[in-house]
Amino acid sequence: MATLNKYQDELIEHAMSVGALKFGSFVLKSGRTSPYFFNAGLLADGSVLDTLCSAYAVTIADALTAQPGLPPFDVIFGPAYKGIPFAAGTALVLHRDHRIDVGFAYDRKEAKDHGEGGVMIGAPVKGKRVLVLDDVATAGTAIRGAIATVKKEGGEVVGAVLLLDRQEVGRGGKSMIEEVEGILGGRGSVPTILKMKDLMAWLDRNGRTPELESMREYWERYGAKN
Ligand code: OMP
Repeated sequence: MATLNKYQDELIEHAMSVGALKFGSFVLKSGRTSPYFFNAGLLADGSVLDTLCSAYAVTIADALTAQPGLPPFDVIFGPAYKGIPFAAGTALVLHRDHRIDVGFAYDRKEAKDHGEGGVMIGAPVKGKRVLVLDDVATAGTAIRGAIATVKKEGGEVVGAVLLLDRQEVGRGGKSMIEEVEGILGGRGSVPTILKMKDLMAWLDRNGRTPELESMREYWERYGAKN
């Protein structure tokens, strides 16, 4: 079983206390029936946003010094809608607690044809090294879309940071992380705060046996074993 860092533990407990992380039975976008669901949209008060953005920031800072790790970047891109407050909050914590100064950018879901126009808001990404920030990844569809948005705007995507990697098999049969790392050019380019196995370690440590059993069954069926 994985051992959890303090910030991982705090995030799991805080997410459960606001109802963002739930155990039960949930039908996913993929059609799979999952024994857990993480609704990052419910991480919606100052205190839990602090916990989350601090966890993103420490994950990014550690990845920047790891081998293989995350290359340096200029801008964090948070896709609409949930990525917007998370990217802004993470840029703030990176500055305040880690002395890492980067811009943040986000997109509109509807392109605007007047005023400043376009789909992007915030720090310009054209010609910049960009880190995409997203919440939950299952098959990798959402994160691939965010990477494509930045590339279309002329940014170079050097990595992606995730709140939760559900560690499931991706669209091409490999693990989702491996597939996204393949697009981004290498191992270490997709650091994540939490993985499904971390949630299982937390359940184990807290004696939540029935939930852990359901998680194990799901893992056997859909988990990325490589
Ligand atoms: P992929 O696009 O397949 O990687 O799935 C990610 C998306 O699934 C998220 O952006 C959510 O819309 C949704 N989701 C969650 O938010 N939390 C979960 O625990 C599971 C899913 C999901 O449907 O797979």
